[in-house]
Amino acid sequence: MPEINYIDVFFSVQAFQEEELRGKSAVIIDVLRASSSITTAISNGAKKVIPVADMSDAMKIATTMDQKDYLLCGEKNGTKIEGYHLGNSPAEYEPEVVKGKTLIFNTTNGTKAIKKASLANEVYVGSFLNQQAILNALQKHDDEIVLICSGWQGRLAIEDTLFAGSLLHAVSGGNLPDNAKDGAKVAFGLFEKYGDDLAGAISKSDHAKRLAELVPNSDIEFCCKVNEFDVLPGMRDGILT
Ligand code: 3SL
Repeated sequence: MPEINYIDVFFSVQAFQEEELRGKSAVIIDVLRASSSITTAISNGAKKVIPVADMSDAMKIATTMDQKDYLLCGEKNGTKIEGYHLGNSPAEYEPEVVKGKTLIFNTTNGTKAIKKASLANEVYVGSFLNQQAILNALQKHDDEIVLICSGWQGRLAIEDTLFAGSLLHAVSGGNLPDNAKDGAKVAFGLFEKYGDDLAGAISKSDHAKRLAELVPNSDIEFCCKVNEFDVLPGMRDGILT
């Protein structure tokens, strides 16, 4: 496990440059909802997930594949993209839908964060759903770790920050030392304030309010479940398995 002063937290996709991740490992967090959906999909048997930054990249990849092998997945501003097979609700990623399929995944913030982290030593996709699997993976690291909260279009998202705080709380045994990085202190402090009622805090978040008109409330409730899946989505050559 890296020393706590080797764990930093970035609060949006725009908060870092690709080069900053060289020599470090990264956990990409988009609790509502990309990292929760990707975690669900891989746990339910998807063969691989290819994160893309935009619709044209998604189409380029799709045209190289047999139609029966892939699903176009994702959202723009919370809504399923026209012509795509699936949106960005974890509930859509059921075993009978995703088993054996390659998912070409395109979301507003989450998949952009994953792609932007490609220079990191290891890239994991984390959410409350696979918290323990992420903690187990971090234990094997001695390189610097960056917890990358995808946020929303450059802004901090409370749900992502809470998950980063939850990891820091577990790693530090609930006692963050003074030499922790500023980002770690902020995330840890937020978790100390709201960690006893994650679902309550997240349901009042800006992004939950944005999603309220667009998706069922069960999406938010599901994304707040802790350790629902024992799966560790990790990236190799731009592909998550
Ligand atoms: O921004 C993203 O990547 C999405 O997860 C946002 S949404 O929850 O699907 O609106």
